[in-house]
Amino acid sequence: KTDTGIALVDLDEEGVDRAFRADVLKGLNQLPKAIPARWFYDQEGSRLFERITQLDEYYPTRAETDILKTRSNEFAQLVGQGRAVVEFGSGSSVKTPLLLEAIDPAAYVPLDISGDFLRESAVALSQKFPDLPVHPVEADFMRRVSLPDGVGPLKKLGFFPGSTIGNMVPRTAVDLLRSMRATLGADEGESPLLLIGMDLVKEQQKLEAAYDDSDGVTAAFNMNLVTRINRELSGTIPADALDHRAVWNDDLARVEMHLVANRDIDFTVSGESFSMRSGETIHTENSHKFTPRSANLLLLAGGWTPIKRWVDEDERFSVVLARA
Ligand code: AVI
Repeated sequence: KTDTGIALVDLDEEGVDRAFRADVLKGLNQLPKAIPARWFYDQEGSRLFERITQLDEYYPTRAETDILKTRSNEFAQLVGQGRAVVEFGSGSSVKTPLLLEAIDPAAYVPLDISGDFLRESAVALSQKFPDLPVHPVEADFMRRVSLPDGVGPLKKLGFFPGSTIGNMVPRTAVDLLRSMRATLGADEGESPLLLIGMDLVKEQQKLEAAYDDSDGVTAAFNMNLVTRINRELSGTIPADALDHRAVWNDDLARVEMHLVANRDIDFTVSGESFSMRSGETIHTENSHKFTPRSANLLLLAGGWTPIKRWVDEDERFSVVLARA
C-alpha cells in the first residue's frame, strides 16, 4: 500500500518484523517518503497514544465519550436489546462499557490483531460485566472475519469508535466498511447496524493543535517511529535531525503528520543507504476529518446507510449509526 493508512495484516512475531522492514524500506525509497501509521503502535507508541487521549488539545476522545455518555437512551431505543456487539479493535477502557451498559447486549465480540491487547481487555470487560458472554477473536478485521459459533444467529451491532476510520485513505476506508458488512453478515438475514466515530472538520488552528500539543507528547509519538526503526531495523537515522510537523491539508480534509529533516542527512536502515535534503519529509500519518455530507458519502460507498448522527455540545466529533 502506498498510503499511510493502518491496513492491518495477520502476522506472527517474525512476520511483523518482516512486514515492518518491508514497509519501512519501501516507504523510504518512495518520493515523497511515507511510512504506514500502523507502525506507531509498539509498546511505547501505545503508551504515548494513551497519553495523547488525555491531552487538553486532543479533543476527540473526550468529545466521543461525552456523546456515548449522554446519548445512551437514544442508542438503546434505536438499537434494541439482545444484540451481539462486535467491536473492531480491542475494547477501550472507557468507551466500550458505556455502550454495553446502554444497550444490554447478548454477547460482546472484540476483534483485534494483537492477542495481548485482546486478552487484557476481554478479562477487564468480563470482570465488569460478569453475565455477558465475551468471545474475543484474534484476527485482521480489514478482511472478512468468521464470528464464533453461537454469535452467528444473533442480530449484530458493529462498533468502531475513535475515528480510526479517518486514519485510512478513502479507498482503504471503503474496503474496510465493506469487510465489516461481510463480517457482520449483512447479506444473511437481519440487517446489522454499525455505530462509528467520525471526527469533524473544524478550524485549522484547533486541528493542528490537537496533533502538535504544547507538552510535545504527539511529537514524541511521531519521533518514536524513528527510535523503533533504529532499534528494530539497525537504523542510523539521527533523531535530532528530524522534527515533528502536523499540518492541515485542506484539499484532502486531513491532518497530516510528517517528520521533517532540519538538515541534509545520510543514514542506513537494514543495511540500505538513504539520504534526505533539509526540508524533505517522511509522511507518517493521515487523520481525515469529515463533514456530515462527506461522512454520509463514505458510509454509503462502503455499503452502509446512515440512520442517525450525534455530535457533542461543541460540534467537534460525531457518532453515526448506520444500517447495512
Ligand atoms: C488512532 N487515531 C484515530 C488517532 C488520530 O487522531 O488520528 C491517532 C493519533 N495520531 C496523533 N494523535 C492521535
